[in-house]
Amino acid sequence: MELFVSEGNPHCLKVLAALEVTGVQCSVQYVNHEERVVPFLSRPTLPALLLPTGLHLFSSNAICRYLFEVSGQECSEFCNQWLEWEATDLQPALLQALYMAVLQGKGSEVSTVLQGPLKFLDQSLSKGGMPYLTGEAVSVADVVLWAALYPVLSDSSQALGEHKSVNGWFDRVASIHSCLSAAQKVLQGKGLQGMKSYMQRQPAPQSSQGRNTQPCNCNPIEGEEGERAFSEEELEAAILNWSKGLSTSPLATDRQHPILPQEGKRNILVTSALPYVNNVPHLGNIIGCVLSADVFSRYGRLRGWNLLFVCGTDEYGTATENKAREEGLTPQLICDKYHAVHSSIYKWFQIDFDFFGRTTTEKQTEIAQDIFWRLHKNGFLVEDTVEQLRCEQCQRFLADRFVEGICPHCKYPEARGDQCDKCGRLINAVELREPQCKVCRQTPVIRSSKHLFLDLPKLETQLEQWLEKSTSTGDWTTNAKQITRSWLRDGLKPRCITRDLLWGTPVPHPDFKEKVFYVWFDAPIGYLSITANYTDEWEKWWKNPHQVELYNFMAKDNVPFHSVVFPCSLLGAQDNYTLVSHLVATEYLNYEDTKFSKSRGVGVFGDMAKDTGIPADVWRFYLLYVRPEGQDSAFSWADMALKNNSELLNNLGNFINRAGMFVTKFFEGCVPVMELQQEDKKLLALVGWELQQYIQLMDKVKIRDALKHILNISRHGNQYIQVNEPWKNIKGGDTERQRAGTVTGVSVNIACLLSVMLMPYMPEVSQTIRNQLNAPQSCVSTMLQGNGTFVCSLCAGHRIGTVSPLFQKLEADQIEALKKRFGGQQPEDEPSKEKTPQSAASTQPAAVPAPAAAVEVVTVNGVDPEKAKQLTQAVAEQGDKVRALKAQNAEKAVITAEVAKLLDLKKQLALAEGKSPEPAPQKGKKKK
Ligand code: B3M
Ligand code: ZN
Repeated sequence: MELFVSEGNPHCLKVLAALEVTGVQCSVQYVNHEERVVPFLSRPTLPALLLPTGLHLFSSNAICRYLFEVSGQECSEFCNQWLEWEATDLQPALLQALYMAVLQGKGSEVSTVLQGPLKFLDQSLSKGGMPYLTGEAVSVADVVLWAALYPVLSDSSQALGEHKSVNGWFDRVASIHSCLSAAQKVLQGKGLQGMKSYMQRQPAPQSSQGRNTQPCNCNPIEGEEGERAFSEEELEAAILNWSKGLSTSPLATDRQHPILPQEGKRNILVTSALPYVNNVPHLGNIIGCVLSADVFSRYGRLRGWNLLFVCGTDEYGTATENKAREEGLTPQLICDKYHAVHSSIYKWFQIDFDFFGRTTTEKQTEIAQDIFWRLHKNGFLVEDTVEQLRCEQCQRFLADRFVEGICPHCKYPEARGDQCDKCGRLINAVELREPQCKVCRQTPVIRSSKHLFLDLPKLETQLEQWLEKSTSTGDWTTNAKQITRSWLRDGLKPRCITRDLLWGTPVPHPDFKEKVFYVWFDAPIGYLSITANYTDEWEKWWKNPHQVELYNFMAKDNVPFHSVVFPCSLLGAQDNYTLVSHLVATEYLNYEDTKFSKSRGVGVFGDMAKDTGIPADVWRFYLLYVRPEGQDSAFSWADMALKNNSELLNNLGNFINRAGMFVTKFFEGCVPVMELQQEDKKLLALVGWELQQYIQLMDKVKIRDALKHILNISRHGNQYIQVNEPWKNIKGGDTERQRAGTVTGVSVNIACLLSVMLMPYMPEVSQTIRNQLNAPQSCVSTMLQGNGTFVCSLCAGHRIGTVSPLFQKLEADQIEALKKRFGGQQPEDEPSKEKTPQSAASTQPAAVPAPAAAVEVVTVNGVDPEKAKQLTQAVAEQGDKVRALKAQNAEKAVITAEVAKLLDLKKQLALAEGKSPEPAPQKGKKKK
């Protein structure tokens, strides 16, 4: 079990106290407030408990109750009532009290807010006449209520007022050492101030009166928070920053190649997974790797980090050999051709690599062979004999995908050497019945051949020590940590690193002269060799773990190779290599309701995007808006049009355009004098707050979440203009005209800030805005300072340029046509059979846990972990049965009956897990 908590979060205090009091064995992970631990929730929810079944509990009270139950202390009905009261009556009042005490400096009013609930608690305790809430012994109710009240009551004894029974009870629970130690951990000895950063992320509570709210960590991102309240100090700070202007901002310097690590700087090396050269990347590939890495790199440069971003095409392997055969070219020519295709696609998408190389170079051979010999010398390679299929006619060993035969499990006649598409089982090629070479249809023979294996078991301890450190100090995405853990849990086995192929890096060992390195041993070494082709001083990046932080971007099917296999190669090679510090993995992007598929012509591929007439920046925006961050997501034409028309056109573009037009029309193109009133100051503080959220999220590579804060700012801006009506005021007297000037000046400065925040996402639009505003180059340095500050960068008198609209509407008929053209409407009654990297991953449960179903969770009552465990097993068995029946083409009625049973079991399971029994929307099926 694993418990995820964050510092300063009062709900985490409850669960940590429960954990310490019960002594249940469970590891604790501290994550930041925004960490999306539960993959299918749209909001970050902490605390969360990962159960052995792989499911999560994420209501603090449910977690506490579970911990007590696991330790053998059943929760009585009475106890449940207290938990219910805590959630519905006490929490709303407490949240309000904390908000006032922590953020508004109104600690003295806390006792009034808590009056009602404390009185009720006091009366109950004195009536019951028992030391604890439910009797003579401490129960989960005591721990939960105590922990909930602790931050407020320990801070101010006044808050307790005359409630003597509460006082006695509170001290009694506090004398349990484990409770206080949990409080210490969460508040860090800072008392209420330890909760400040948590509280700042909470929506302002409305009123504690008569509200029956569940405790929740509502994230204010969607702008549902109502009005944020700022203290006088916060307003003062915002004005101070604003009036500092640009003079204090250091200038961002231009990039000079080669970029090398520098003493005293934050040296960041960014890689994105090397795309296979032999196919054209689709939108899912683009968002998973290069685009995400590009946004982060652009952001890092804005932050003034010393950053190098490298990538390149992954060119060796069977797939390339095969493509060469198909197109009648040599593998080298295929690589040259497609390398150019990739380069031009990324250029169009404005991926700003510092260097885009390839893996088929001399440096690759040099470095890969060096790593090989080191592993050999250090005793991390072992020899073994492997049985393989060889086609005598084609004179080659057949890679698994190039053999076909009868599935040994379900008798499907067209099973491939690695997997059967019918029953979905993984197959060992030599087990296929009546195997055939896919190229010439001859029957291959079984040949045994000697191969070299990387001795992962021997490196396991070292790996685990490194992982422990890297995953706890770095920003690894949750899926990356989970996938890695599941590989380790299953125990590591030696991995074959050689292949009987021609197109690969040659194995230099004399006993293996005919062989090349397996692509997954070779490809990650490409990161090093590509850097070496960029600069001779590449070792300053790659053999410099103390000075360099390495960010690896990828889709989740690549995780184990980057977190387990490649780090083992580097650890075993023992040459002080730089290992990954932050492993950033996306989930999958689907296309409409299905998967991208080259062979079925479904989906948008990189080279086609530009033919749609939709600008690259709009593509970037939408892909980043739906970035599969924490859960799978889907590209949808209708949604893209909607987001373009609502967010870009009506919200962002509209605001920037209006601000600029007011300056042009009402003030002859010069920024007017601004005299800030209370309302303007509030807006400055609010915009500053959004900027800080953006920076905090971006620092943690939460790219999609950060984007929402840009859109929040323009929403605030539009509202501000709407309320202040400069177009009316400009026609009034002096006071009104002055007011119009201030509102226009503030707005146009917000537009300038937006252009900077947009730079990582929409580089061209960002530049266009700055051109239109004639903004000074130095305005891009806003982000250099620690938290980012909103300064006045277009002062009174500044002359702006020519303003014009930034975005165009996407019309319904245009979208319909595009949708038809790219196959989004193709009927599809079976999930894709094609083995794209995305679908490949989902067939390997050991490597990649199945994507969590997007079920909405409504209640935790009735949670029954034991029953859930049994039901999980039953669902799995019934699922197997259904699949087997389908594979055998059993009668429809029989299948339907078994499917109905399966659905019913799933429903029961959902209930036992405390989820809504509504079935998850089916991936890969058309919604009607
Ligand atoms: N070419 C697989 C992929 O694109 C592979 C990545 C290599 S990263 C070193 O999914
Ligand atoms: Zn053959």
